[in-house]
Amino acid sequence: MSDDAVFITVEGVEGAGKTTCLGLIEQKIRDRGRDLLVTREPGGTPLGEDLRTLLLGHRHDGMADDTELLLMFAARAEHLHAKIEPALTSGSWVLCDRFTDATYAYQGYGRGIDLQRIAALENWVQGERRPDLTILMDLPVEVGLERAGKRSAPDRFESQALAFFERVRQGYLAMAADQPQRFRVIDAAKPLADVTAQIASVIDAFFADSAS
Ligand code: T5A
Repeated sequence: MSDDAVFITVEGVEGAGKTTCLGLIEQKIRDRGRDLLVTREPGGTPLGEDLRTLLLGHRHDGMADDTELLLMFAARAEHLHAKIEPALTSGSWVLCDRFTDATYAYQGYGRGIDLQRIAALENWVQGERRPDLTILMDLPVEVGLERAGKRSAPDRFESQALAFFERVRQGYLAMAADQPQRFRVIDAAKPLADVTAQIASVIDAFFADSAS
């Protein structure tokens, strides 16, 4: 297997089980002896976590869609600069709970911002940097929202209408269909044991492919 550091992202609608399954992915990577940075977006740095509070809280309900988009990329710029790029440069793998696919899905497909404008920001903020592997946890939005709702009060995104999340889900699936070399789609509606088995086999296959 190559010694190149690898950047893995986990995506999906609310309540898909991303956070629950992150630990399994982390363990499987560490078991292979890799250094690993586990992080999340929006967030991952002190500035990014402050922006996350602004973005997810209700204090700024009704913020303009462009403001939301730019804050996501502001947090991402800091995250790349302070955490992700230094980790990858040092040879550590990076596992990130959401990244720019979430911006395409939520701000693009969900809010309706032109995808080309998001692509321009992506190129500006990230340069050539893109994830090497993206695990998309897919499930019906009602199931995900019900799971998330049982856990905590709805944040600013979770307060959106069902149709918004349906657009987000379809956006994710469109990206996965468009970039099959990068995306692996998990049926996240299944019981947790089944979901973790699907994820384990994706990670095992990724290591096997990298070795060949
Ligand atoms: N956002 C983010 C943007 O709009 N643009 C961007 O560019 C970025 C980066 C971030 C929000 O910001 C938006 C998207 C989001 O709305 P978040 O907290 O990172 O918020 O994302 P959420 O999806 O809201 O995170 P959640 O914690 O709600 O969802 P998870 O992590 O997918 O779900 P998880 O693991 O917490 O599980 C939810 C519940 O379901 C249970 C768990 O035990 C938990 O109680 N569960 C299962 N139950 C049954 N069967 C299974 N298979 C289960 N898997 C988990």
